[in-house]
Amino acid sequence: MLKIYHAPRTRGFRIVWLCEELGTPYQIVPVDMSPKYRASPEWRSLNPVGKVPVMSDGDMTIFESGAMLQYVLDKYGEGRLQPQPGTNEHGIYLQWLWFAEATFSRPLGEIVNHNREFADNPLKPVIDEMKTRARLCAQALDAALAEKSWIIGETFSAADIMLGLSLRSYQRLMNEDFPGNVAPYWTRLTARPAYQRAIAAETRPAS
Ligand SMILES: N[C@@H](CCC(=O)N[C@@H](CS)C(=O)NCC(=O)O)C(=O)O
Repeated sequence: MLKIYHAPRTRGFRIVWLCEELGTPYQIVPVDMSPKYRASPEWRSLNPVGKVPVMSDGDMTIFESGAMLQYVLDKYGEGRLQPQPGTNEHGIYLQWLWFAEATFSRPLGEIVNHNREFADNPLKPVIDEMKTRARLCAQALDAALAEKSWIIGETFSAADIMLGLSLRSYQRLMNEDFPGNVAPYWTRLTARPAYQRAIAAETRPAS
C-alpha cells in the first residue's frame, strides 16, 4: 500500500486528496515536523533536504509532492484526472500543475520558513515581498478561471489538486480574501467529497 509521510496542512495533502479522488488505498505516516527531527539522519535518509512529504510504494521511496502526484496518476489513475499526454490540453494542464508548486507555493513556503527561522525578528519587507509574489499568482488564477469551473476548463484534474493546496496555504498565510473568480473556485474545490475525506484523514489519529 502507498505510504504518505505527512504532517497536517502540508504538501502531502495533495497526495492524500488525490488518493481519495481515485479511490486508491493509502496510509498516512505522521511526521514530526520539528526542525530537530527533520534534520535527523533517519528523516534525511528519506528526504535529503529535511522536508515533507515523502511517499513510498513497495520498495520505492520518493520526495517532491508533484512527482508523487504524477506517479500515482500514472500507476493507479487509469487515465483519470489528467488529459491525454501529447495534447494541447495536457500542455495547459502541465503548466498549472508546475505553476502550483514551482511558482505559487514557493513564496508562501518562504513566508513560513522566514517566520520560523527569524521568529525573534521577522523582516516585514521580506514577508511583504513574498506576499506580493503570492498575490500575483492568485491574480493569474483569477484571470485564468474566468468562465471556467476548473483550471483546464469544465473537467476537474489533478492540476486543481496541486493548486488547491497552494490556495489552502494562501488562505492561512495571507489574511485576505481570494480575488474574484478564485473565491468560488475555492468553494468548489473544498465542496468535493474527496477533499473533505482528505481533511478528515489528515487529522484522524494514526491507528
Ligand atoms: N517542492 C517540495 C517542497 C516541500 C516543502 O517545502 N515542504 C514543507 C512543508 S509543506 C517543508 O517541509 N518545510 C520545512 C522546511 O522547508 O524547512 C514538494 O513539493 O514536496
